[in-house]
Amino acid sequence: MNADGGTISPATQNKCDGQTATMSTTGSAVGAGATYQWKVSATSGSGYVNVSGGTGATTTTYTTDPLTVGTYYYVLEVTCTNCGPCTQLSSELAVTVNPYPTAAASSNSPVCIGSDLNLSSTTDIGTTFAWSGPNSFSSTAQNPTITGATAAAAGNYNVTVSAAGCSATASTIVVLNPSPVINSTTATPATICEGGSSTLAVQTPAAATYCNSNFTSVTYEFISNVTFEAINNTSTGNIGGPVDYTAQVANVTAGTTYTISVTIDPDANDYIYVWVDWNQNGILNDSGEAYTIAGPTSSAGPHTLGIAVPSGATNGSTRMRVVCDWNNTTPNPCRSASFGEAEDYTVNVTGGVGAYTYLWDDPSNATTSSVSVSPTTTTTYTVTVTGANGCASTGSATVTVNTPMAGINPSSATPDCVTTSTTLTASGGGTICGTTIAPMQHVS
Ligand SMILES: [Ca+2]
Ligand SMILES: [Ca+2]
Repeated sequence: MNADGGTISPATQNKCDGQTATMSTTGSAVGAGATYQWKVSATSGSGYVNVSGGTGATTTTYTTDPLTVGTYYYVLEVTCTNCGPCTQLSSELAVTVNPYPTAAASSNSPVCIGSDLNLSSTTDIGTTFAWSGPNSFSSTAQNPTITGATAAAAGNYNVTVSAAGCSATASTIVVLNPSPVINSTTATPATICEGGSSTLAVQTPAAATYCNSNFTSVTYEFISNVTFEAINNTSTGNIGGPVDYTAQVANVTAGTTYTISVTIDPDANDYIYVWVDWNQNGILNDSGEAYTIAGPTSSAGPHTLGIAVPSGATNGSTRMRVVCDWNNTTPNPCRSASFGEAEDYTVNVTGGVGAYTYLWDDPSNATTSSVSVSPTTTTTYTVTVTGANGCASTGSATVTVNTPMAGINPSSATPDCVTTSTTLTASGGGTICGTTIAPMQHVS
């Protein structure tokens, strides 16, 4: 029989750096006396040499070793021992091995909620981009923008950069920060006379509210003493909760470590947990806010732990919760359970960061939450309230200024002989401000 090299189909393959290629022929001569040898060349149509490595180099199906970037031309050489011509080459397969692109992802995080989130990717040879992220986000832009990002946009974003079918993925984490909530911005009084003054003030929400931590029995364990700076509170067991001791205040300075001491009336398997809402957001167990003082323990204590006030703690009144929790290894400031006790206290932080900074556009550019102004014409003032996270909100209030009337020009005068007064009727409207209008005397 005659040797037949057969056909490799399709005639091209695209691979990525380090991948292998598998190739096979159809129509090659088979049977006794037929042998096979895969060959490769860097040049199409000539220069073939036997392949090295891989598997199946002497069969009709060959898988290469991992390939480096470049283009390779493969053929199968078929030899028959009992024929002539005895050697035939198959059709040629071109394998192009492409490099992987590089990929890097970044953003303008942290971003204030409501601001634009700008995602960025860089690459060397990439040509297509596929972003995915929280809130079902996807984009094929290299540098997409999410306009007016909401809290739901926070999280991990991935970008896959591709070039000639080879891709690389990079990721970046986006943090969305809330802006201050402004309840109202007021001018008191809202209307003044020229030369008078009004007090501008901006109101932000009152202190955060906190979850409850309810225990229904203090029969077996409860908190008998909490000592933390000026707090030294000896108590019995109280169900419900948390027990409100927030009138008791520990004054602390950011960046300093203080020892807390908790004594319990113990049972066994008791756990003592403390939380301090250092960022005053109403959530007691943000990162860095939870402390395990003891547990499991059957000891009354006092159990002590050094608590380092974070340098970034928010200044002012800060909620601290102390919990004695039976047989619970998982700290939970909002826990409801049978046996234990929860007590709340106040920690007053100084030396940390301000909850808010203020900037008014009044002539003094006041930086307090309220300021007195004396405009000479009706003026709208704007205040920018900025949180510790750098996010800002604005509010505005208008002070209306009434000017004194230059003169009274009654359009009519009706003498009243009985009351010796005269009724003046002024037309043209307007408010009389700072001008005393004396009754016109009747002269008979
Ligand atoms: Ca107690
Ligand atoms: Ca918190």
